[in-house]
Amino acid sequence: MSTRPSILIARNVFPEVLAKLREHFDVDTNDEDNPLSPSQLAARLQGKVGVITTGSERVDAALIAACPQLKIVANIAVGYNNFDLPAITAAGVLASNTPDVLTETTADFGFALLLATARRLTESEHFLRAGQWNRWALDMFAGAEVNGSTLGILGMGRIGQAIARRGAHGFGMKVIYNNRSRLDAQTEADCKARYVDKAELLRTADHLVLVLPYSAESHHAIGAAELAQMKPTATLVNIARGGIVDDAALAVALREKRIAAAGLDVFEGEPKVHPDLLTVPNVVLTPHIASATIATRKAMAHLAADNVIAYLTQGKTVTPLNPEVAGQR
Ligand code: 8YV
Repeated sequence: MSTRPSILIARNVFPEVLAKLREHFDVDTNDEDNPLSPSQLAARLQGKVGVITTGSERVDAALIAACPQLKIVANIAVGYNNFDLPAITAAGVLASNTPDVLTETTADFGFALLLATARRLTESEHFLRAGQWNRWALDMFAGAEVNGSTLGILGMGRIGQAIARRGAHGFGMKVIYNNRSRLDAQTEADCKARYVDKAELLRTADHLVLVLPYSAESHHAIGAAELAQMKPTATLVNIARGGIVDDAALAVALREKRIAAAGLDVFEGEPKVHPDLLTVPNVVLTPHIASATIATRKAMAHLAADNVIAYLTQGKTVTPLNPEVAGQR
């Protein structure tokens, strides 16, 4: 019998990441690559000291209690609303995420979605593919201006700042933002961003990009009341998390043209999508792919693996969410 520690990788990762982990551990894999429920995870984690998860696996208090040997949960994602972090921390289990490596890639996608939404890319492509393009017209698929317009950002962490830099420096946009805390003056100057309250952000933005973490506090941060404060010409882009936007209220606002358009990469209850969003034309929909370049997804998987290797072989932390628990278990 092997005396090497055992870990579980909850979802398929790249072969080189698996090989790197196998140099140190007995590695159990989920070759079907289906998300595992907390009870399935608990069963698979018996006798294991580490697990690599993605945003699709929930790590809750019951799971942690059922796995007394577990020392580290490493998420392949920067967001960690799938973790009950207080419960994980209380049990002395280290939790880690994958910040930084996805910042620029995710900001690129945020901008791609903003442009696609404002300039009606998918709507016009559907029209063309349906054989409906039989003449050119001056106002055909005329969308909203991006260059020189006002970019609003709700949530101004690393990704929000990277989007602000693109807007300000690349597209000559006026950038306004709202965040739990105001940035320091140097960072505001680098991003050419001006702090405003949420009401001014909603009222003033031509394009509003959501990049804030999901929490009880940010649940439905954009609902019917907030949508009603936005310009009827505005676009809304969500690359943060489902649940930050009230998708049912958004579908109504889009249908009634209370805002011009939306670009959504994340959804409440994904991979299910609110059926009303599938029937309105003025929305661009993508399946949670903002960080999905090969290089970035590899970097994320490597970083999660590095967290597990460093902690279990040397007691060191790389990108911990709760460094205070190091060595407690
Ligand atoms: C992940 C993300 O791909 O990092 C995040 O928070 O939303 C994405 O980059 C997704 O969560 C899968 O783990």
